[in-house]
Amino acid sequence: MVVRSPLPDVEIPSVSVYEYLFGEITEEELDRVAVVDGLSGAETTFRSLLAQIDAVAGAVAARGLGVGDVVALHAPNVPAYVTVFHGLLRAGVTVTTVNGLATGPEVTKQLADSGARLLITVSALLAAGEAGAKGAGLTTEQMVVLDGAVDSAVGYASLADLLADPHPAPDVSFDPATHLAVLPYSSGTTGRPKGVMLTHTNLVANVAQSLAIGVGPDDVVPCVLPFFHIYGMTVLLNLALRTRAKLVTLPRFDLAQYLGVIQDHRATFLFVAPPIALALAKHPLVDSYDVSGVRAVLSGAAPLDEKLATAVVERLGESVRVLQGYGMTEMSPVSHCIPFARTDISPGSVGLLVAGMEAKIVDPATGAEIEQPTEGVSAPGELLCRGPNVMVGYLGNPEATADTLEPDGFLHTGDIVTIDADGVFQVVDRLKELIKYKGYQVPPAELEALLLSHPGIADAAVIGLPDEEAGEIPKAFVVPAPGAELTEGEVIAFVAEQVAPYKKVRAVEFIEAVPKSASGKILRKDLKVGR
Ligand code: 4UV
Repeated sequence: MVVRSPLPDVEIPSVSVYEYLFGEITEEELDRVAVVDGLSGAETTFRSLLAQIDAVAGAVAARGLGVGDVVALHAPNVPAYVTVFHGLLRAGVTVTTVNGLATGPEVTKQLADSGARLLITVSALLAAGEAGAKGAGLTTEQMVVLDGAVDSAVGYASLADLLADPHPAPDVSFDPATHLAVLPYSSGTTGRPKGVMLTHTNLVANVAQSLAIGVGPDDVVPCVLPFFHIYGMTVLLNLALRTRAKLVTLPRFDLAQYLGVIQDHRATFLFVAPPIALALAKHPLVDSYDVSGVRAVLSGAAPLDEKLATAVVERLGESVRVLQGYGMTEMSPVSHCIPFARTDISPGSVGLLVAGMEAKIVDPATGAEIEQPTEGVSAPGELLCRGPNVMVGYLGNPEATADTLEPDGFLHTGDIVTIDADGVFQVVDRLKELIKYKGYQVPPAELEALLLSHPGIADAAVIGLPDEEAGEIPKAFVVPAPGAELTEGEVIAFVAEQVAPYKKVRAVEFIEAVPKSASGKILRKDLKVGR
């Protein structure tokens, strides 16, 4: 049975992201503040933002880059991210966004896989950026360090250098329905990170679909969720700009700094992941700040417990709406949300399908479709979704694409959900192997491959262990090689040296054999039982 969104259809114009976000901007809106640097307080109006976007697009085109080229953006949330991201899209370039916490080898992998011809980084991330670029064979000319590489012996171009010789924004033409806007990396339902091909229409559609969340021109939105990840990209960089909200950027999560921004800028709409919701509900520091401007907190990227949602309301005030959004990179990402106006929907659910989306719930054991009940709640099953925001596929990986996307356009989410009679969905479990540490993706396959490269390890499997603060922590089950003497600390250190901090293995158990199916697949459920 196919369930359709109960929300009214929205128009999805066939235009570029730039055209959709800014094509209809009014004179009055141009004079409003678009972006504030949460650290320095420096403000950028929409008028100067658009001028800067044009200038970046012109500079990129002058370097010979445009439709068909991939550029990697590797930076924390700073105002220049907004300018550069949209400048690149305006130039027709496909942007692959890189996690600011990535190690050099991780950056290399993404550059090589995406075929990026330019890496744009910042001085604070130069070590990983430089090592990553070198590994992928990029030259000095193929790197830009936005704020200038002060301590480097190499003369990389800065953003100021790019803009010193101004060029008009190029006149590019492409079909928004097929031209790739971005290539974020996600491991999806299985395996290693893959480039998720999202078109301009995918991103435009998802902003239009997410308007239901209810963020508006009077909202002040702290931007602490990283822009490189699809949640920050669509909801902050795109939705908040389209609705003319004010974005306040923060390069990393520091609770005191975050609360300071909420207080000083009278923040109204908070987009968070569950660990930030936990801090808002429980941390004593919250009492030292005036957070009375907040009207809504939307949590996404990992499950939000209903009790925690209630605790956030109790802490921030009865009038504050706690909402949830759900989705995945492969859906640009939003497929479900609780609209601000729907006070009847529990914040322990992920709400309704967004406009224009269809869903099926399928019993993973039998493949049978599960019906939406006329009362009560359905049986649980895997969620499949179809809509204008669903990816084209994985870059250069038709096999993974075929495993995830059905021929009729339904995407396997790998999440187990239920639906009730009103069309409200609840995420109850995860079928896929993905681990979410504080909302960040940790692909077990990547850690397992790394563990197997250790001479003292004969076999290994990684699962997520429930954790109150992080949601889940990666735990490794390790089979030592014959005669090898390994300690838990050695295994943890071996992985930690090679991966971004959020991917660290945080618990180790030594076992005699990894449980596997006849076809050699790790039986992760067996490892989870009783641990
Ligand atoms: O691919 P990804 O890293 O994507 C995300 C997307 C986060 C979103 C999406 C829409 C929103 O409105 C929003 O607020 C945040 O994280 O990881 C996708 C997987 O993360 C889990 C689920 O397993 C997805 O397949 N996930 C994402 N949101 C939720 C969630 C949620 N609300 N509850 C439970 N699991």
